[in-house]
Amino acid sequence: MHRFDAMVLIMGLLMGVLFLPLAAPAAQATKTVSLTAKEFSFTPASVTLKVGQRVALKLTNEGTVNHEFLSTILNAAKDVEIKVDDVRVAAGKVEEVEFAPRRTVIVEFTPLKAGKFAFWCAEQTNGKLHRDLGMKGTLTVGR
Ligand SMILES: [Cu+2]
Repeated sequence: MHRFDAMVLIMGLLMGVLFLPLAAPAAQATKTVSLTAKEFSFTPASVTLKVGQRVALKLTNEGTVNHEFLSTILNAAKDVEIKVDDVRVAAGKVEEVEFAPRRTVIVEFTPLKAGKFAFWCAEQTNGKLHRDLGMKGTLTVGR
């Protein structure tokens, strides 16, 4: 083997080692999913996510009353954060998020388990839960 060939081989090995960690974290990028809340629905009502893929649910209230976001996914996710106008306003154990008309709130998290997780609004109008009036949906987390 010529000395030059050996250099190329070593370069190749080094590049392999250096490039592998750069190629892997494609799953680290945050996926943004926009959801609209109004009387009485979430659009879209079904969203597909991936285990380990960080997601930012961008919730906009296009209705005329306050709405909420609650979901069983919040118990099966890590690093839950709530952001308003790009400012982190809450993190850790989040149970529900309430947002006023015309406001947008971002619920960011990384799903830890595959499965189907309900989400809904627990506000009430005339004694009726918004969930029962149609404000509900499903987050399907796949592998
Ligand atoms: Cu509601």
